[in-house]
Amino acid sequence: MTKSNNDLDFDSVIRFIDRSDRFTLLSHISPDGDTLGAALALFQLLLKKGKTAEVVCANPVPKIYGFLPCAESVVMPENAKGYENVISVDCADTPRFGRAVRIFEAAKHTAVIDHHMTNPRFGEINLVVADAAATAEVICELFKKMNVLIDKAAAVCLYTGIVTDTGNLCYSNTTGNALRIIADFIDKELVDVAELNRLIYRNVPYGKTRVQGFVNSNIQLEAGGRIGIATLTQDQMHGFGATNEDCEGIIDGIRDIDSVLIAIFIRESADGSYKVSLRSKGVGDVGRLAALHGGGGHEKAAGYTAHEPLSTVKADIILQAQDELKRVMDTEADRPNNK
Ligand SMILES: [Mn+2]
Repeated sequence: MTKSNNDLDFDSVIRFIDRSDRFTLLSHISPDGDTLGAALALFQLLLKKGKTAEVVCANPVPKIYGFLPCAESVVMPENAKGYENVISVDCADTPRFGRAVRIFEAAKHTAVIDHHMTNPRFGEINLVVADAAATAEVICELFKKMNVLIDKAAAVCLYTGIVTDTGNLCYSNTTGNALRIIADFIDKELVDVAELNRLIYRNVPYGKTRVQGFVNSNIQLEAGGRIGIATLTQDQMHGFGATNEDCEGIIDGIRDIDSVLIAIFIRESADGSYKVSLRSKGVGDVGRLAALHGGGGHEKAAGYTAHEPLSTVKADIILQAQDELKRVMDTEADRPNNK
């Protein structure tokens, strides 16, 4: 995982931790297993080093991640101490902080620890390991470099970050290093894989199963089946007793349809705007589509927020997805037939 440039960045982060006492760690909005697992493991590392620390997130910890050791110590920005040293964990850019951004802006010193290739390195110190499967993988390396023992609590957090960011070790970002970290946790009996699998993947609220069934049965196919699209309003969601959090993962079901190359899921937010999630199977770059709307992401997963009426949002993105598929097919046809 580590290259010499990264080694220098690791050294900078280690010096930053060594020379300071109080840290605020920032997780991103709509927190996932990696931003929480990585931040909580780093939180535990800092406490072991005798430091004072807090983890701040603009959204509450999803119920599903309540089992993470120290999850109860994650605070909302309003309740944060806002220490002078701030470390951004798994945030690809500053909008990912949500309203916790003011804590980052008020910091005296900042460090960024991340694995998103697109990260503009917006901190004073930047440790961005683009070939790491998860930020948790980077934090794991930090434990090793700082000679801090990874105990069961830290291992559970790091394991959760790695498995959730790799689709349970199945996505193309799954690295040998990620598997070696997990193999080592298993060898040392630091994690109970079956129990964690049950907690993370086999622990679905009734409302989530129902809302997913509803959305799945209403998926519409466009462009001869190459585009799959579904929508969900707040009223429909509440009708199933489901929450925003329960809608995570719906987009993956649309992508998994055999004919679909680009998947689109449009969900109304509480404020009436629309959250548009995009996935591709590698044919067509959905990061480009999201960028057209001021959103972000990468080739295979991206998203943006839209403020137009649902019918407009839907019609626009279908057209753009069709154009994107056409662009890719044309490029493919133009390519010289090199061996
Ligand atoms: Mn991540």
